[in-house]
Amino acid sequence: MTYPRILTIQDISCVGQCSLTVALPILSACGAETCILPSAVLSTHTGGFQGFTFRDLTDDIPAIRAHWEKEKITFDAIYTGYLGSTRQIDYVAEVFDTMLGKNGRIAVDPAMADNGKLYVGFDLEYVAAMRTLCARADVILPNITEACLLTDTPYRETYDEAFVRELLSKLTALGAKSVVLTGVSYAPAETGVVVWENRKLNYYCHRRLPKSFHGTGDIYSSAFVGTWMSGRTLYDAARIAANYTVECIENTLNDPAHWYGVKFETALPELIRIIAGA
Ligand code: PXL
Repeated sequence: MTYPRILTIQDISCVGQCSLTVALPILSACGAETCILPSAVLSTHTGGFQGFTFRDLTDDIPAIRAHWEKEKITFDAIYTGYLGSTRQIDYVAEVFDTMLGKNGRIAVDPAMADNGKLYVGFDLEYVAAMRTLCARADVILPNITEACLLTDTPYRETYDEAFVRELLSKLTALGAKSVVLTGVSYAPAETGVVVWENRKLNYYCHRRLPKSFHGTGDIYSSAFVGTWMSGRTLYDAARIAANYTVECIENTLNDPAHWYGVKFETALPELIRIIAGA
């Protein structure tokens, strides 16, 4: 699709290179008109900074949605990430019900956990509410930790393809049409993404860099949604987003002071070239 209009719903972490501060530039770079619905405003993200501020914007959502409806605004895609509260999830479902254009697509990144643990501030009630949102999605983008939480499966550090297949079929049983499962690693030097579509599994494997960074899930999902909405298949979008994310990490590795996120801006020119088919 040329020039899709995408609504992304996630928080503003004012400092930290995650959520809306990465989604907006990446989706723009992919050639999409990008509209935002901020779920919360934080001084920084919650992964490693102490004493961050947090303003939940749940109560602003109904009036914003109602105004858009009055203006007859609709979106070609709605892409959700980190949300501000469990209660907010019901309002986001209402946005799905009323704001999606004809043949519009829904992408849900259940951004709530990593490395076997929920992020600070989330609990199992939030996980249960997130299941209901995933049920509505054309594609969900969990990592292994989020997939385990969503499917009530004990988290494992090491696993095989049979385990991954079990996760994928439980995730589609929740109602999600397709799954892009991130951070799937069968060997220490490699990692990758699994695309599960029409009960078919495709694995895109790539190098695993020696350090992991905060916000890379958001960078991945944003690049995926932008590329997918530009007309690529799920698998191509998953592959292009993975290559982009690896390049962002690579461009950050040699700067130890830059611990809180990755320098995603440095790889945008290459992403723009790929989207343009140049
Ligand atoms: O990258 C996910 C994310 C988004 N927003 C906030 C976060 C996190 C992860 O910790 O804290 C506020």
